[in-house]
Parts: sequence; C-alpha cells; structure tokens
Amino acid sequence: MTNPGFITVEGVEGAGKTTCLGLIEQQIHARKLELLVTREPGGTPLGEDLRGLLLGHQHTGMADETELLLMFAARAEHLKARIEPALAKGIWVLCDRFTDATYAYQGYGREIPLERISVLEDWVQGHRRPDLTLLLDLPVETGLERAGKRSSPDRFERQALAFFERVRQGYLSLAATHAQRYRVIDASRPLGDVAGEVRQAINDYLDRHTG
Ligand code: Z5A
Repeated sequence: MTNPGFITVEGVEGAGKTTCLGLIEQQIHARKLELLVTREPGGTPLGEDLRGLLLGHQHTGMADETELLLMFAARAEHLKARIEPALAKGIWVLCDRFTDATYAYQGYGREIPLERISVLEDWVQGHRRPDLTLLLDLPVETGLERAGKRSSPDRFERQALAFFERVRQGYLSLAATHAQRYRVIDASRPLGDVAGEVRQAINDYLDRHTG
C-alpha cells in the first residue's frame, strides 16, 4: 500500500475552494482511493460547535488569542478523532483549510507573532503537515464580491479590506517558504480554467504518489 496523501486547499474568501474540493474528490475517487473530505475549523462534532462560535456573531469582541486557541482546540480534536486515524488506515485526507489558514488569518491578518503559532503547531500536530497544499489566489475584492453574492457575511468576512490584503500576502509568503508542497493557482480566471489547473495539479501529484 502506498502512503495516503494529506491534501489541503487554501485561499481568501470566495476563492472557489468549495467548488474545487468537489473536483478533487471526484479525481481521487476515480483512482479508486478511499478518501476523507473534511474542513477546518470543524470536522468533528466538537469542532463544528467551535466553528459556530468562531464564525457566528455572538462573540464579536473575542480576543485574538482566544480565536487562535479555539482554532487549535478544534484542530487537536480533528487530528485525534479523524485525520490521524484515517491516514493510519491508508485513507487519503482532503481538508478545506488547515494550519496555513491560522498562519494567514491569525498570524498575518491579526498580527499574532508567527513564532507563537509555530509553537502550537508543533505541540498539537507533532510532525504532521500537509503533503500538498493548493492555494487559490485572487484579488481580495474579487473574492469578497463572489462570497457576498452567495451568503451573508460571517464574523471574518466583516473585517476591513486591509485585513484580507495581509491574509492574501501571508498566504503568498507561506507558498514561497514551502514551495515544495504548495501549488499556487490563479483563481481570478473563469471557473473552467481554474478547474483545469486544479485537475492538472492533482493528477501530477497522484501520478507521483500512487503506483
Ligand atoms: N479560519 C481562520 O481564521 N483560521 C484557521 O485556522 C482556519 C479558518 C482553519 C471559515 O473558512 C473561516 O475560518 C475563514 C477563515 C477562518 N474566514 N472566513 N470567512 P471557510 O473556508 O469555511 O469559509 P470561506 O473562506 O468564507 O469559504 P467560502 O466563502 O465558502 O469560499 P470558497 O469556498 O473559497 O468559495 P466557493 O463557495 O467555492 O465560491 C464562492 C462563490 O464564487 C460561489 O458562488 C461560486 O460559484 C463562485 N465562484 C467560484 N469560483 C469562481 C470563478 N473562478 N469564477 C467565478 N465565480 C466563481
């Protein structure tokens, strides 16, 4: 059995992650590989409750440190209850956002020192890191406009434009630092073009990592 892959999809709001996750799921199933599709924050009953607290509007004044710790609390549960057991059984994992989102939003966006996030990452995850990360990159205004057409804003989507600019630039720095595992995709193009490049990236990866 080849080792299963842990694939994550990242990007600012409205980048098209949800749309692309569906495509990736089909591709992995077409190779007859078992797959867990999940998301962060969330992925477990406790994690989904924490997601409600993080994205809802009942705690709008939450401290940045509280937000950071709740993200990692949800992640600890997710890793222990779902991600690690799946990988141990040879099941591939496809996750809508993971720790790169914490670096981008709580680190670059909220300006919490990245070293603090790195300490939590090592503590909660041990050596576990994604094997492949697709970053759907696009101008912040385009993403927010797309997300705005789809649903009313969550607690994050009410942030100022400058916050999302820092998040976007943060993601691009992460991609440059971890160039081996990142594929950056220009998500400002029509969906057909974005989908084509996502398919190509996943096929390349599957060709290299499955027999
Ligand atoms: N967060 C955090 O701060 N720290 C962390 O550690 C983690 C998360 C893990 C929830 O994430 C929030 O949690 C998120 C970061 C924070 N902040 N916010 N908000 P989420 O992933 O659940 O929520 P989201 O980023 O808001 O995702 P989204 O709005 O669902 O966006 P999306 O999945 O990337 O987009 P989509 O739903 O696929 O597409 C949006 C619309 O655009 C839809 O109508 C599509 O049909 C359309 N679309 C998609 N692609 C195209 C193209 N190429 N052209 C035209 N139209 C398109």
